[in-house]
Amino acid sequence: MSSMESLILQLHDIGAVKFGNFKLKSGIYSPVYIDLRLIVSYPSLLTQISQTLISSLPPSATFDVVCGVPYTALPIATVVSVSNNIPMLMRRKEIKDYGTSKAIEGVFEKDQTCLIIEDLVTSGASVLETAAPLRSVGLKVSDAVVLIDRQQGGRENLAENGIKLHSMIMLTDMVRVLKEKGKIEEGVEENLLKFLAENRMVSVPSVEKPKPSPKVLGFKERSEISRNPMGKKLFEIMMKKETNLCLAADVGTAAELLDIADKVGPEICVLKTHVDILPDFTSDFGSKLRAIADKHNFLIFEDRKFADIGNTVTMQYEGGVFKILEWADIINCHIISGPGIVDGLKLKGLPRGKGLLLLAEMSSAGNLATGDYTAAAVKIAEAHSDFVMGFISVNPASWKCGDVSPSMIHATPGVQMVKGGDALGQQYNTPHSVITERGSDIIIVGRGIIKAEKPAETAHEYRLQGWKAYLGKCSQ
Ligand code: S5P
Repeated sequence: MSSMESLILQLHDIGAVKFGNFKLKSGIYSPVYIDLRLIVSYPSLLTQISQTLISSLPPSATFDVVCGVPYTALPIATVVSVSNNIPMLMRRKEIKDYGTSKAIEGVFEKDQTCLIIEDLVTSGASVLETAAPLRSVGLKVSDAVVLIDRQQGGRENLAENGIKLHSMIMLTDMVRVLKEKGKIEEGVEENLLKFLAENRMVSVPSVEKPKPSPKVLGFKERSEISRNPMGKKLFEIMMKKETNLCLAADVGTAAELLDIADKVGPEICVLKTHVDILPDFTSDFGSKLRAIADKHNFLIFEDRKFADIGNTVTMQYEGGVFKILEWADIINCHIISGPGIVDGLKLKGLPRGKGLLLLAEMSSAGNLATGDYTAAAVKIAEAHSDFVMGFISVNPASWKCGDVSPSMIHATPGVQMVKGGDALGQQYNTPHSVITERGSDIIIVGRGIIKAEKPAETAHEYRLQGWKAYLGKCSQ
């Protein structure tokens, strides 16, 4: 019997792998349940797992330190560290607000390489949560090793984020071995294969590769041809701050918004608001946000999505309670009502040096902004390039409406570290995919940052990923 088969049988014997119908945290029912927390009670099995993990790595996976994903993989990482004499780091899940407040404990040097050790990978999200603070402190993370791979998209999601996953046991191999050894009943394997086919947490989409272009123009060259002053300014801010991250600050109150704007300000080029969701909005909100924007050098984008006829939007832009024209540098609009909406907004915005983004595509499932609609947005933008600075787009690399002027900036919502979606139709792609494969310029990130334990650190990681993807694209 191979050491892998022996491990699989032992895991089954101790009850770490069970078959039946189990409700998972996500609410879906799974025919398999894996609980590796038990292994701490079986020291010889823990040692065997740790040894096999390290010996299963290819020689290309070199590293200076190891770090386990809290909590279940911590004992595995500890045994790996002790038995192979490799220094270990620990990532804190909860960061103390006293003492040193460090997210990573242990001694390391910048540019050292850290191997992440995990017990079970499903979508890869926990590995990414550990990779983010490691990368934020200057460590390199290029490989992760996992005891069991549930084969539900983790490998692809991690690869998207520059991490190669080495899986010791694939779930399908585990089930095959258990079937061969008579440990599971008829039908369990088929059931599991059906479940895996239906529950991949990654929809590796048929993303069209960007059309090969002789040279990708950088933000500097593009700023020089931008006709809209706000577009030019945005290119300049992106280059100066080395960030193409826009924060979608969809928080509950104006007070929270101002607070997160100040904390995340150094990481972003644009802060996007939905001012009509703030219950404590007051007329000095704009000037307070402006002071923070000036302090950190970012632009303010009110995501008002105007959609009415030209005459009405002039009033909505300038008047009402929110007086958006006074404080927002950038606004956006749908083109459903035709080009008159752009004329209307331009009447108010252009004399004050503002910029407009057209919603050429949307990130939500089943939306209607596709094909000819997107092409119409491009036409309107070209005809108003003094005021239109770019688009809200999702996959501009796939647009079939001819060349879009490089002066136009593409900003893309629906971005998180892991591909996926929410319960209401939002669809997420990774920063790398959005910038490199889908041909966008700016990543718009909301809940990926504002719901994170440490929004500023997480924003830093998004910024690094977004900027790395931009630089990679320029050097192609
Ligand atoms: O198509 C769109 C256009 C926009 S502007 N899809 C979007 O999600 N947005 C906005 O981007 C949306 O209103 C929200 O403010 C943000 C996405 O937030 P997240 O929390 O899903 O990242």
